[in-house]
Amino acid sequence: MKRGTAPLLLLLLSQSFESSAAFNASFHAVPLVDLAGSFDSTASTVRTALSTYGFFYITNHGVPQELIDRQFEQSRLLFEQPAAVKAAMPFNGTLDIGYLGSGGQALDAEGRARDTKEGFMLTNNGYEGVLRAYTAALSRLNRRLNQFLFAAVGLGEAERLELARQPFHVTKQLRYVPAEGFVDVDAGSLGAGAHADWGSLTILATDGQPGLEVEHSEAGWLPVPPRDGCLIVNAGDQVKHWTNGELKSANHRVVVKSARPRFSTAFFAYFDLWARLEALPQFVSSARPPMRPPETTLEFFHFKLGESVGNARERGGALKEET
Ligand SMILES: O=C(O)CCC(=O)C(=O)O
Repeated sequence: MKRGTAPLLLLLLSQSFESSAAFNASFHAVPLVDLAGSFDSTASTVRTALSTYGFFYITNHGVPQELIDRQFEQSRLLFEQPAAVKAAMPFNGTLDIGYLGSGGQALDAEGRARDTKEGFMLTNNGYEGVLRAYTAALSRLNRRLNQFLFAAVGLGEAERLELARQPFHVTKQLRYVPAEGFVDVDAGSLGAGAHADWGSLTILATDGQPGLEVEHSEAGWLPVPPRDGCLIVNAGDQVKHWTNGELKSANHRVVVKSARPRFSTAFFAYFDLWARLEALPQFVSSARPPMRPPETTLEFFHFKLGESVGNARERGGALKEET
């Protein structure tokens, strides 16, 4: 090789790596699933979406936009209340209900930062009003999505009932504190740190502001911007463990760059609280042992909840006293 050729080659190679990363990022996008399509093709698209991205948008989901909007109005009113009013609805760390202030949680187990978001959580245990109606609509939608998920992995009726007769869920209204100036992701100024969800499926509504990003092995952090008339769905760790990693529980995070607060409402669905989850035999072999031992939803939920709230305490979080 002639003198001077090597640096040129390196430069060309690094440029082509950069442009291929840019190409990959622009080539990849979270797919859209139309729930009005035929059952079999929808189930097969759900499987492809979850094995590639762990995320998908849904359209024709049947949740009235008017109910989504009313739920966000209620969320705004709640978070506008004085701190003393919010503190009177304290977070209960066993049930994952009530108000949790900014800094009370650190979803990224490895990161240095605490999440800046504040949240109000409701399980299928209580709370009246619009949030109850919203939760009921999302619970029906989750049962519908489960049918596609079960079909996607070829599950029979008896096994479906064992897992999801009465799915457990947590509805979480979130308000992301406005970004002050430049958001330095590496320094950890994140609305929600990088994390995977814990349950079966999460169904997310946003107020139309961007911020959500999903991690992809080739493309890096992909934006998941809001799309008109769509909700966003992603699989959680229960689905990953159950399919032994075949379907992804993708890492995601929220980077807020707006000077306005951002509102979102996440409906975190799990399988039944007492369902004992273990890797399905079709995804296990001697070369591919189960990722986790069998465990109930409740055991796994408490393990993850304890971990995330404990993380915030270790980093000096402003967690309100538990009741
Ligand atoms: O607000 C969002 O866009 C995502 C929320 C989220 O990832 C979470 O709370 O787990």
